[in-house]
Amino acid sequence: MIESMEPPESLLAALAAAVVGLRPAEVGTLARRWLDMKLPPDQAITEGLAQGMKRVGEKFAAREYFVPEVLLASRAMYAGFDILKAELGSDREPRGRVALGVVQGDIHDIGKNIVKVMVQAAGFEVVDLGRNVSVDTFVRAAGEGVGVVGMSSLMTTTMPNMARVIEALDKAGLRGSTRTIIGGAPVNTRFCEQVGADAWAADAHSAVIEIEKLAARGT
Ligand code: B1M
Repeated sequence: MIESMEPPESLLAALAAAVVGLRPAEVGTLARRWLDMKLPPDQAITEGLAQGMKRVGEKFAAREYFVPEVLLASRAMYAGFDILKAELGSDREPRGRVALGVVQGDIHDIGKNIVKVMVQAAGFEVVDLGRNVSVDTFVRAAGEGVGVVGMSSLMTTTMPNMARVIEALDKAGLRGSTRTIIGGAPVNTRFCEQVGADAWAADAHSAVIEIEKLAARGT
């Protein structure tokens, strides 16, 4: 049940609950209401939709939800995401080019798509490499002049592919011209240091901050 004139915090909670409750139409209505109230779309994405997906992940881990529910939840998430991201557009001159992809073997792209939209909203041009991206594709993107290569991995089994990309960039002599950032639920500071990435981020908001720092550092 959607109340009128909710405070922003209740709208965020309602958005998250509608994602968890697998209710795309309600997510869409709430996203439009958020925009009608002239509230910032990025906040609804990170504090509403992404929080809902985080809870879905917890339910999946606790075996309360299975793959069909997770897919319905992602559909509900995108019902709001598509409405909100349309309001994030930027007409400014790009601040730099960033290639983003989910590493080989991994098709979890919801987080990467959120990061992509937030990085675009911050004024960067994003080359979206998609999911299940080979080492060679990352290296090719770096060779084509992107300043930052971002890799996402949601599975411990595919995390080593981040290290492989960094090694390949090294071998191709591209580490001087390209910075690397990694992210995804299992990634942490220790892993970042271990694989020699230039930065890591726990969420989309921190990813933007780290990419801004990397772009400012230049080559
Ligand atoms: Co799967 N899955 N899944 N899954 N899935 C996980 C990841 C898992 C942890 C669930 C579990 O067992 N508890 C587990 C991995 C275990 C491990 O580590 N080894 C798992 C598994 C095992 C699998 C399959 C193998 C299941 C199977 O078939 N038996 C299979 C794998 C397929 C494959 O990839 N080859 C599979 C399939 C799927 C679905 C297709 C059903 C679906 C993916 C749909 C899609 O993405 N298009 C799915 C989902 C949705 C999940 C969970 C439930 C949720 C992931 C998600 O979307 N989170 C997940 C459980 C969990 O994470 N607790 C799980 C919400 C999203 C907003 O958060 O992606 O973390 P996240 O992104 C965040 C941050 O991490 C960060 O910012 C984002 C936004 O704030 N971030 C970055 C992400 N990338 C970044 C990059 C950056 C910086 C920050 O810089 C570049």
